[in-house]
Amino acid sequence: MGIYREIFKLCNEHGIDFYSTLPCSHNIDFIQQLEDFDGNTIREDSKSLIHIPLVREESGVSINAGATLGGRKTAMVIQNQGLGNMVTQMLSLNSKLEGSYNIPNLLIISHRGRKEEKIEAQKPVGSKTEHILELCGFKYCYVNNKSDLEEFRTILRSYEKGLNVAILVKPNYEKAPKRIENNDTSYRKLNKINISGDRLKTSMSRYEAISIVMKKLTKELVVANLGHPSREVYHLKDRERNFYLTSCLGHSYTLALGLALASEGMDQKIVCFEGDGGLLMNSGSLSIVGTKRPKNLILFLLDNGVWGSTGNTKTYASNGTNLSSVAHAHGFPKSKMMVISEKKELERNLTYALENEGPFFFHLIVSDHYTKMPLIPYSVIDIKNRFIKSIGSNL
Ligand SMILES: Cc1ncc(C[n+]2csc(CCOP(=O)(O)OP(=O)(O)O)c2C)c(N)n1
Repeated sequence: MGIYREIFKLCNEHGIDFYSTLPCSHNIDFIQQLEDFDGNTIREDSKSLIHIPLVREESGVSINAGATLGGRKTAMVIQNQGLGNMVTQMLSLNSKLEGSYNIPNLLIISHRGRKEEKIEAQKPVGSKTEHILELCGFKYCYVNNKSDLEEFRTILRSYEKGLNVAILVKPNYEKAPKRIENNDTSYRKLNKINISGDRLKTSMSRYEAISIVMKKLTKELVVANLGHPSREVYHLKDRERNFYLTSCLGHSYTLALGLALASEGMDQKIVCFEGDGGLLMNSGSLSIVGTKRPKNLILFLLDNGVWGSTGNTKTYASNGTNLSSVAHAHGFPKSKMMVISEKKELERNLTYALENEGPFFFHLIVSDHYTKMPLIPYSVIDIKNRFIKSIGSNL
């Protein structure tokens, strides 16, 4: 039995019946079990299990606090990148500090960015994870293998006494992370508000969509989102003018926005790739784009309906949430927005967007097809330096 299955078993024994989750490629096993049990009772004396897939980790702190007030025993299953984003909520709702509500929580954290980590951008948060937990008053232990589970039992007893607790689970780097099966063709439903298209079929993959865009580019600057999209951009057309943002989920479009605002009027187009998971996490900042409307920004939302880079668990975009309607509601002009699920249509509209004033929002409906891609070989500092050099910026 894998380590996450053992952890789930122990949580069941201790009556944890309310979970909020956001995937890491290493905790998919746990999330799948929760999906299987959602709505069912695990023990005779327990209420039915509730699983809430999150769109951003910090909301999980308040969702769990509310559920605790409502009589549930809660846990969060997350990656430590998300832990960083939770600090204000943990200090205000969980901790014992003066002014905090001191509502206990249990965190099951995939501990990325340790010594063995291959993704460099995981390191900053990885190296500060214990500090964050200490800052927020969480008692924690490491679970590297099954022999550490006894300590987890002790931690669970502390949680029962009202303490904030966490376990730091070591990723199994030797084994390829689990993935949920992908499809070459997807059928997608979008809640229809303003922007055309409600039931869509697509056989365009994210890789193919990126390929069409990258082929057309000449001097445009590109900002690509973390995980597989950045790797695909690198693989398809590496150039100094590509900025691979290999951390900061949901923030490639805000970084691109800053760049676009700084270079407006300089005959410089900014092309940005963002994922549906990322945009759901940070959709509020679309209101800045919708208000400032930088003419030189072209945003490509690669909407595959899943957290693709971490194993293909579904996002709410697969369940109707229409992110182009969200962007429109935030002020994006309808005349510059497109919902596209076909390659030819993308090619045609891309030419127009490259030659005309934006901002443009391409809502690309793509399949959840996955192709294994090697990591980008550059350090994050190299990515930054060559990008600055290529645009002649004096940063
Ligand atoms: C704050 C935070 N939470 C979780 C993660 C783990 N993570 C890395 S990539 C990713 C999936 C991104 O999904 P999406 O934006 O939809 O893009 P896709 O990979 O599907 O193209 C997740 C959850 C992270 N890096 N940061």
